[in-house]
Amino acid sequence: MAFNWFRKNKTEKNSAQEQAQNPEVQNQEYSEKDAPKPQEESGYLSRLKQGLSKTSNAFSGFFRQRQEIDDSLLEDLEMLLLSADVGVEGTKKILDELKGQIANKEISDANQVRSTLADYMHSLLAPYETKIDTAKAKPFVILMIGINGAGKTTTIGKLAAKYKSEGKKVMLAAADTFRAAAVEQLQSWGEKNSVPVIAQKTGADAASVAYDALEAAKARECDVLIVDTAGRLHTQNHLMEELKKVKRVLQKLDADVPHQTLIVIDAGNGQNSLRQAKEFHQAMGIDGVVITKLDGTAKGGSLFAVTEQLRLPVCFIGVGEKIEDLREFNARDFVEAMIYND
Ligand SMILES: Nc1nc2c(ncn2[C@@H]2O[C@H](COP(=O)(O)OP(=O)(O)O)[C@@H](O)[C@H]2O)c(=O)[nH]1
Ligand SMILES: [Mg+2]
Repeated sequence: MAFNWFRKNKTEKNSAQEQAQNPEVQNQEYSEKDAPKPQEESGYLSRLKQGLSKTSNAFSGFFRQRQEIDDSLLEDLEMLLLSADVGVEGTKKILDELKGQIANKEISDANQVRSTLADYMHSLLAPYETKIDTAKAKPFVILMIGINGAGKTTTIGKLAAKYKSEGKKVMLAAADTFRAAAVEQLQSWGEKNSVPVIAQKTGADAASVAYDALEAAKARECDVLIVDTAGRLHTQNHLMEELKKVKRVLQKLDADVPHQTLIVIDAGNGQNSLRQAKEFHQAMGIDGVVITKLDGTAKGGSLFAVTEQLRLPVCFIGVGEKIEDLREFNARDFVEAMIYND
């Protein structure tokens, strides 16, 4: 039984957390001349905690008032999990596990319920923790898909900064040729990161932009090519056909491309976006998820619903609009930020 992991780890992490509260670290503003620091550890953890503070405050308040395991504890915890967007399935699994451990007398006070809860939630998310290895191919091609406003272009900007900071040669493809200003938005991320953006004008054929970009990325020996796509066309059908065409046309140049098809999901969008994600998955074969806006109105539990329903690897999470607000998904950090605010 490993339920003490979270409490033990919290003590170990205290100095990192104190460091995170250091205003010098937190107030780092990005300017074009400064090298972006997308992977800055302590700042990221504090932003993650801040983003999930609504949820962690609710859990902390709940466990502060409870010492004993009584009849109402699990009922109230059920409400708490549901209101944290964990979803019906996830909540049921968690409660069944806790009930089992209480019945077996493995846990006997509310504090142990909390750490068991944290450990079990971690065990639900950990299988989805996935890292992308861009060294597998050159150029490693990432196709970004998802509905309008989910955060595709912003995520691409953040990823470009991350890969560039790792010394990789990055190129971006502006294959969202549908929405006015989408090309400019990507170009502006390209400028910020000093990475080239292959683009044509709004209304151009998305597949042809992607094809040009892959040719250019090969010619210039880029390590990573990230292809932006449109989120909404006149009909959903039209969108799926356009995306399939992008993939087909890229594969004329290289049958293994894309190496990673990432769907970007806004954590605040709930069931509707999960339905759409399934449609994308059917059409495109998704092999990774990016969940954005965990700093917004979303409550952290939405990650349980996303993984439960899609059963796809979670590669990155977004906790803000800035370049440093994207991170590889780490189930432990995530659950800790969700359950503990103290
Ligand atoms: N708060 C917050 N806003 C985000 C995040 N990711 C993206 N956004 C914002 O969401 C909006 C839509 O993002 P965009 O990248 O244009 O979405 P796209 O249509 O999928 O390309 C923009 O205003 C972004 O700044 C995030 O993790 N947190
Ligand atoms: Mg976009």
